[in-house]
Amino acid sequence: MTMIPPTALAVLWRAALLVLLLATVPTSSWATDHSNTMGNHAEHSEHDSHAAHQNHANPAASPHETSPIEAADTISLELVDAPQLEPGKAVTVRFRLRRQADGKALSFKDLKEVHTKKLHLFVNDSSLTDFFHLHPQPTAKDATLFTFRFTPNKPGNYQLWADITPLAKGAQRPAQQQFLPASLAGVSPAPNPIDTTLVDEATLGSLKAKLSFDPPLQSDKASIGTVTVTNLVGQPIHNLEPVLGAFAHVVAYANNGQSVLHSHPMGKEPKGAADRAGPTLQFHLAPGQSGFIKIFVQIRLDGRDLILPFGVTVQDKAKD
Ligand SMILES: [Cu+2]
Repeated sequence: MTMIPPTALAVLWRAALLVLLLATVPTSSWATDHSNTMGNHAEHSEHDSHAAHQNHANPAASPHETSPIEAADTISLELVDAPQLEPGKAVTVRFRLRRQADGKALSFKDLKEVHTKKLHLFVNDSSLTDFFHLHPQPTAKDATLFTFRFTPNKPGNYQLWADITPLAKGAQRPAQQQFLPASLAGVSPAPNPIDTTLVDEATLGSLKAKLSFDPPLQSDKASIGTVTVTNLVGQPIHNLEPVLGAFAHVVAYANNGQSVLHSHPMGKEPKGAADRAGPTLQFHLAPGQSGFIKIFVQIRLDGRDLILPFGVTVQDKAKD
């Protein structure tokens, strides 16, 4: 049997990976296919539940990676009470999750628990500087009517993204995560332009966090983001606590806020409340197009949830 020299093997492997990546890149903002998100899984054997590690949505393009959401499973977020928003004024919002195929309104019974919750909700203002990660609950009287309360800090409209995994009851296909967009109007709907300030170091109270990517972010290219958490004088923080079943939640917005991605650190997830992590947290990111990405990294320290905001730019992929 003729031995293939190692260099030829490496070239072959890269060619195979590139073909795979190109074959799966939807025209969305995230070049991801959970089966090979950013490199292959051989390197991340403990990532057996990787599917729960990274998900995204782009209503414009077919939202999902492995296979598009079956029409029968497509859910939409239907606002029931959507008060006008005013900065500093708390509002209660109510909505339903409706399956388009048969009009059924879903309840928690129809949703899979992912990262300790059945329903995650991301709320952001149009400038992408005000961000909330919330968990709406069903109302007492109606299990299909969900409610949450929040106080917008900025003027203008707000965007909602519900992050759910409907149980594919009886269906011969796995439950698939879906991101459902909706928007709430501000009293002064004047859009705040997206704040595209590049930020790779965030300071919050006595905490400082640096974000870097290797390789540097480029469209259609897999990259690993590293967040390093220290105190203000640079001493590493080793006691990051579990938050919602992970050591961090990474929510990234691209394509002028039209696409959202929800990712979690690579490596072992917390097994118990006493588990700790830090100072570094690594996550995958594979932007499908160049441009500005806003990233919010949620961590927990001393029982407090902290949201670290970063702004990064994705270069155009190198012209071959
Ligand atoms: Cu959540």
